[in-house]
Amino acid sequence: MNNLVNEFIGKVSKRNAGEPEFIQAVSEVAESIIPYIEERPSYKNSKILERIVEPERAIIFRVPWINDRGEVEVNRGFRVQMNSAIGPYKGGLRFHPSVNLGILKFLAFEQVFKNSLTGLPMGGGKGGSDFDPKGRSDNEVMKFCQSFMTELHRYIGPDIDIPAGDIGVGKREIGYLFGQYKRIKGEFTGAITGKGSEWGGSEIRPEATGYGLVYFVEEILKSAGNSIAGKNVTISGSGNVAQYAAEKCIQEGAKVLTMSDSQGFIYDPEGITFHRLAYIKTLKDNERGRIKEYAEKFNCAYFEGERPWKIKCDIALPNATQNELTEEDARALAANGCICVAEGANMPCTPGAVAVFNEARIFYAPGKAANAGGVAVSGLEMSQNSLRYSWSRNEVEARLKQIMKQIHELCVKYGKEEDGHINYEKGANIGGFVKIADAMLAQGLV
Ligand code: NDP
Ligand code: 2IT
Repeated sequence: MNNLVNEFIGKVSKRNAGEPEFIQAVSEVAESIIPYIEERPSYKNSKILERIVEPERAIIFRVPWINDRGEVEVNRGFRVQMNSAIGPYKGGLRFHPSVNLGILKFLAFEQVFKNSLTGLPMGGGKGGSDFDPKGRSDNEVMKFCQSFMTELHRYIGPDIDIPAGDIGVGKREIGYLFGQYKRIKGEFTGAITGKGSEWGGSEIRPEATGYGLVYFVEEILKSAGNSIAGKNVTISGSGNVAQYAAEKCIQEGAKVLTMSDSQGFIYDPEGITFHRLAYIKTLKDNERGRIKEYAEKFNCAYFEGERPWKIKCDIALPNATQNELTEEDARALAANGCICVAEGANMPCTPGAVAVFNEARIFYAPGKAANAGGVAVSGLEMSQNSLRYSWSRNEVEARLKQIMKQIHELCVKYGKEEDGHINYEKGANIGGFVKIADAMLAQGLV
């Protein structure tokens, strides 16, 4: 079996040179899927796996705009339309200087499986730009978003491809992007999700990824006869996902010890309170400040240039970015008695880290399952837009909870091992794959 996997990865690596994150994401999936496919000739003969790693289409475009000093700036825009077997392309936009085609292909690939796991009819895509919103005025962000959408609008639409937010794309950016889309098209349709609740957005969408993550952790712990109340939790990131993961942890009676940004992390041994979390939300979303300021304000420790994984915890939630938790970090978590690692970010744990979790029998919930709550509520936003209606907060939250529960059940169905241990990675990969593979078979060679 290893030979088959190596041979497949060899071919993918050759074809996608210079895209290490994409190859990493494909390898993690191939290891679970190839043994499954070997027993199913229809998937094998139709080359489903070979087709699934090839984007249906990738669009790359120039984004010229004028900054506040009157100078011309040029960025690069992307949209990777990975797979539309079960619905229109759906996935976020990332604005970060590190963005390149390989990173967006990895994210689009993960999105295909994640969207399938939600049970909603959404294909997978991802896009973005190497534009860095940090340090830019609102006016500059608006100018950039308008130029970006002036090109992107040709490729998206409520039945074609529906972008949303991701790193560097929050409420402000979605507003500008949607405004420009609406102006160019001359119509108000649900071509973007994550909209404000006053203008076509869904209740609970801002909270959905973080809340969904914690619901998923609760399902894991419940299946092991345990619960989240009273647990110590370390969180990385202080953006959208991290904030609402922290909020739900605190609501459920857990203690959140850390949060971070790209410069360092804060350690609050008493546990971050609702009051202190409100400070973080304002600091990050409105003032666009640094997490270091939390340590200064509340007189706690700040670790410059470090990540929080050496702090003793029961549950670790990496919620910042890819490959932020290494094998060495995983060993520290295992040595400190951590029982569960759940990914709010996409692919934050390196393959070496995942191997340590498996060896130590630490519950490891991969992002495509654990952080699917965000896109799930985006799917519900699409439904509400089509209905020209909006559901109440309680209604959307109940649906989100139910979806996370169903994803957990799928992971158990496909990931339970002989000794009873649940391999969530295998469960999520196969659970996501089956529906897409069957749809691709039914639709012929397209
Ligand atoms: P935000 O932009 O709101 O926040 C990102 C956070 O991660 C910030 O604290 C940021 O720090 C930190 N960060 C970003 N890049 C790096 C880096 N290279 N190294 C260290 N820290 C970094 O993004 P989101 O919260 O939306 O996204 C976080 C993760 O969750 C991403 O992996 C995203 O793909 C994933 N995700 C997001 C969903 C959503 O609905 N938004 C849904 C599912 C997954 P700083 O402020 O210093 O940049
Ligand atoms: O990674 C993700 O799932 C997201 N950034 C959310 C995508 C979406 O369409 O809501």
